Amino acid sequence: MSQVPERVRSQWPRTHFLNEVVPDIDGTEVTITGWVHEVRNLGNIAFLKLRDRSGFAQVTLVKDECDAEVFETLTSQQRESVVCIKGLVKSSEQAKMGVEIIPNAIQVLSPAETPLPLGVADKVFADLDTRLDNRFLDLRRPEVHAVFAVRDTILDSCQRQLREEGFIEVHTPKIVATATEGGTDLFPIKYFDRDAYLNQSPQLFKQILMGSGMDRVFEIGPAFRAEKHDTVRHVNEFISIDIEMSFADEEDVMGVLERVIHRMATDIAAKHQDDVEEINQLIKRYNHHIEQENGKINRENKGIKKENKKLKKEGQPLKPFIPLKDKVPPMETVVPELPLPRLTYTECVDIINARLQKMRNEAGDNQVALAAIPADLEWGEDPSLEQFKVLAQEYPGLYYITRWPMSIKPFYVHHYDEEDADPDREESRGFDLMFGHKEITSGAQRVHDLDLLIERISGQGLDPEGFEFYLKPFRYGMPPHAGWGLGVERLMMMFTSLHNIREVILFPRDRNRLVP
Ligand code: AMO
Repeated sequence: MSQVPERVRSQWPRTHFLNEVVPDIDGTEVTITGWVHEVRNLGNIAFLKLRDRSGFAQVTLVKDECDAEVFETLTSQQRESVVCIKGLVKSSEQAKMGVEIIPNAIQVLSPAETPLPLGVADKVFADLDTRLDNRFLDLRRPEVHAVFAVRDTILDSCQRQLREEGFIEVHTPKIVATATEGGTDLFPIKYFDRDAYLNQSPQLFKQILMGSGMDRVFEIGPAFRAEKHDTVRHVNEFISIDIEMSFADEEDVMGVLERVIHRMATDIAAKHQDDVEEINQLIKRYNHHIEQENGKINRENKGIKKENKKLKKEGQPLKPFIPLKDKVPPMETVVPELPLPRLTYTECVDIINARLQKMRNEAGDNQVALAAIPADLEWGEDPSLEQFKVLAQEYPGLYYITRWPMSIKPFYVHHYDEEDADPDREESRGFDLMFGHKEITSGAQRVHDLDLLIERISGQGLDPEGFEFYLKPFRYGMPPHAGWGLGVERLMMMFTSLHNIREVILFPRDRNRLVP
């Protein structure tokens, strides 16, 4: 029998991540790998800053003491080339990390071209589109990488919490035949010779699983919405955390939700203080950019003010001022106190309208100010973003809105039938979890009565026949159940304080972006 050949390695095996190269291992031979972050060649001495996922290391080259070829190869590297370096660890008081590496051999594993389409080491603001076009480079920045380290933790915390509460993880199909959340927001696809869609939500399947006796399930998977809006809170593909729970009502699943969020916040606070600092660099740069933009807006508004003086004299309608852009607060690790506040929809309407009235009183006869105040919220309407912002002045943190009107909830949401139900208004057992003016989660107790469900489906202009696969389990023993759907990206925006949902997605899909 022939001997198994020794494995041929084109790359020397790495012995340490860069954050493991510490003064304690002074005198050790290491093999480290990574990207050339920057090279400073001072003639007789040169420094190469190497970067990997874990951090940085300083490689110090003294010309007279170093192999000439190693010195030449290392100092001629372009930023972002991938190299492997063998060297000796030496603790050093001058080096930022308390340690430096004296190299004795180098492999250039992949040279980088110049110029780079996006700087990695530069600490300057780059617009989000350029960053997303070059996301692989953008992700090499520690402050961007930090976002995804936090994202990894929240998913891990969520899975742990839900498993501890008896939920099991499931995966339901993403290629489906029917709409879940209303018919217009679907992406059609060809499924052999049939029409199919990308699923908007695992809603129908997680309910079917309640009919299967699985009792408590969760799914973390993609959801697709063909919504045309182009905002900082919407994308066309997002990751949804969904749960469904049998023999439970909306209050039971709201309890699960707040415990999941509490666990995530606790874990972020415990594990990610360094990442918080990194993410705050990203926010600081963004805010600096906003200050510059607002400077421009202020100059334009001065022009409008002048124009308005003239218009006023002529009795013409005044031009509105351009609103200033909001700066973003820094990321903080706050663990919310439980239980979270709960407001009914009716209470929200009252708060919003009372505040709007106060704003109108304060504006007096200032027409420009009055024009900027939103209209009152009628009971039964979905609040607009502006109306939610008014509510958020009183509730800037996490809070629930319960008992939404039936008319604006999907067919599967159960009506509110407790003793304190308002006889004149059709309320539901649907709730939203809000963070200030932003919706984070929707959930509800579901209809489990077959006849009522069929009535609701028809009532919303849908054909129950198309839902037969969903309705069938309701004929053969369906427990009362409740659940929710939580967008991971909305939650990440909340935890990181980043203002654009695209910041927390590796490769976002929006109206304009399909590549990379
Ligand atoms: P809903 O349609 O409210 O409810 O969605 C639930 C959560 O998903 C997130 N989300 C989005 N995130 C980013 N971009 C979008 N375009 C987008 N659309 C929704 C939000 C939202 O709160 N089946 C129900 C849930 C349930 O009752 O179990 C549903 O999908 O965070």
